[in-house]
Amino acid sequence: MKMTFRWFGETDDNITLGQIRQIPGISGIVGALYDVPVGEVWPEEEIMALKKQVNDAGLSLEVIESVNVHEDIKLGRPTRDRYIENYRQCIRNLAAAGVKVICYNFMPVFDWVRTDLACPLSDGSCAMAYDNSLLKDMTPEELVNRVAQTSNGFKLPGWEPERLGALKNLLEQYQGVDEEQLFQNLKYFLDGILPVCEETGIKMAIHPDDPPWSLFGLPRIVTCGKNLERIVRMSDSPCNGLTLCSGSLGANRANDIPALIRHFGAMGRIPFAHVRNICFTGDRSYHESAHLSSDGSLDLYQIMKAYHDIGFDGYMRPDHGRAIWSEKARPGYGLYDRALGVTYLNGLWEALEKAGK
Ligand code: DNO
Repeated sequence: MKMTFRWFGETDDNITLGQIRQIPGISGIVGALYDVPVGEVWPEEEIMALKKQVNDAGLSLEVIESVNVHEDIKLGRPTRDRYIENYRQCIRNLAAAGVKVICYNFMPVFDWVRTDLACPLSDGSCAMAYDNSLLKDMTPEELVNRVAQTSNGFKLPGWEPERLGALKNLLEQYQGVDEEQLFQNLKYFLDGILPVCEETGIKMAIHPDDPPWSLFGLPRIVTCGKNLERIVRMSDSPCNGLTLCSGSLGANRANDIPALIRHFGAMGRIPFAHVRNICFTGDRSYHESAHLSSDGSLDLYQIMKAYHDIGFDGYMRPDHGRAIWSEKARPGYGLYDRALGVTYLNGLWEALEKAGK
């Protein structure tokens, strides 16, 4: 298992590479170029510059999160071929820089969604939260405003203002796209890019929909074991993999995370693991919590044990943390609670390693 840490770049993160380097057990960062518009090719020189910066800090850059997929591909519009060609080139450029895994998602319009980015918890910390009863009464525009107002001034991943500016138009375009169509459009995309992945050795890792159900009537398909199975079977290529995100899939109580890890891990289809906890506050409502099992509703020991049992040798990262110790950071991505998360996950891993000997 290779433990990594997400970093948003020098100008867009309050955390430095030097700080990340000092977290015990971190081998590399999970990065991206954030200024390239969705759908365009990531320039090789910019990728190389990021790689150099990360390597100079004593860290590796082997995982990218995310190369986002243009809406025309998800919508299956005729213009998609141009964007798929760009994606293919992007894969080649990233492979040339030594990248091994690309995380992406196939969520229409919205990436991850929360109704509160700074929900106060009883210990005085804040965490992101999702309350389905609130979302039901919100319009998509209200959600976008709410997120923008509470994001501590940071541009959030997957919430590019330029794309969300065209919200009304985008939502209308999805009216003819149901789940089945979205599956077909994903298959078309994978058929277009996987040959380049095989040539270059890059593994694609689709991220689950977060939360894993339909929002505002938009289709969402990366939601449960059955759908994940359909996706991995769309192509037998080992490059057609998953980002197994415990917090996203875990928001649906019917998803048994350790069982999913064992199943897809045994197939060799989990190149990247996001590990975090959530605490249920209602049927489809929860707030995020510290990684520690007893702080939330998921059993992180069982999750790590499942990874250990399958001999997981892919990349892992702690996922969202709470805002603690007065840190002013991007929601979910502060230094302190994620660093505590890493240390806890590494502790579980060491115990599993030693108990297995
Ligand atoms: C949020 C993240 C997501 C994730 C993308 C992957 O914090 O988990 O934005 O990076 O969905 O494409």
